[in-house]
Amino acid sequence: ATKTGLALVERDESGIDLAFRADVLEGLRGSPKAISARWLYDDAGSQLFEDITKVPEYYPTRAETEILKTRAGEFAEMIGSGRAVVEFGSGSSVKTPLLLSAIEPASYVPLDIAGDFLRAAAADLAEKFPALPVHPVEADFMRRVELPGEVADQPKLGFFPGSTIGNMVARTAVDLLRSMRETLGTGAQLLIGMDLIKNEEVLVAAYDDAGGVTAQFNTNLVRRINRELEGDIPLDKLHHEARWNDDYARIEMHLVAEEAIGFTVSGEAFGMEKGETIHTENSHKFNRRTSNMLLLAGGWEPVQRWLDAEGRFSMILAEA
Ligand code: AVI
Repeated sequence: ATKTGLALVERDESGIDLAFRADVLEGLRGSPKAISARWLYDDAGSQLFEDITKVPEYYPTRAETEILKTRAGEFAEMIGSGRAVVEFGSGSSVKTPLLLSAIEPASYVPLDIAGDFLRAAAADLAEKFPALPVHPVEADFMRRVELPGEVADQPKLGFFPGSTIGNMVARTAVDLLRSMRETLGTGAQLLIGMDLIKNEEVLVAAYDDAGGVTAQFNTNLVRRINRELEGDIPLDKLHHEARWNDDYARIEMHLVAEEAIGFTVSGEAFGMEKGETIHTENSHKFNRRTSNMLLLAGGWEPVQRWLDAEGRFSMILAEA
């Protein structure tokens, strides 16, 4: 096996991502079939997610941006200046500058496992804020991360926008919140985006837009499996479905078999009954109580909560 980058992707001699193959095969052997949402984000998938943020039905990005734009004064008041802003994931083009211009931070530390995105985002930010020290760190932020020595003495603000926490089951989300606390240290604050429970039709439409962008995002996983893992999954026999799971307060993305099908992936044979699905993503939604509960379980005390004008999305400030 050869390793690339910071040993983050392990490949075999033919270039196959071993973790991807192991995850996909295990997920397809399972009942129900399920594949981790992390594999949705190859280059094509990352671009499709960017496209999703612009479709009319997908409100979270616009709602969260609205909060960041309209509450700058309150952020400045409650967060203050002089903090090291540690962003979990490389900065998005719009949200991060809004936060940074609201609070006058001492430095900016984007953390990401994907080095290329990280460096591009860091360079972009450095250009927008020439006086701000930027220290990108290539790391898996699901575990405690060693921050650069330059920011050791600065109080930290963790920034985790987008309701990405909602893509994790509760146990994983709690583990992440606890690692964030260890990474950020005493006196830290966390500003986190959490999407809200709302009318089912609005939620389903946000994950099954009329233009079919989310369907492309979901089926891209099959294209990736067929291309990278020598698969022959018949794409024309699977369709995208977004389902509301009320017990778990989450939208689920599935790929549904329109008829009984058989296929192989990496030489292994699989079958699906008509109507059987491959579960590809969870997107949990919260209310005031459940978001508080999750944060508290992860070691964070919520201190302030902001919603967009239509009450669709929340940003919460919490303290370690
Ligand atoms: C990245 N994440 C917060 C998105 C979400 O809303 O759960 C991913 C996504 N999946 C389908 N549409 C958007």
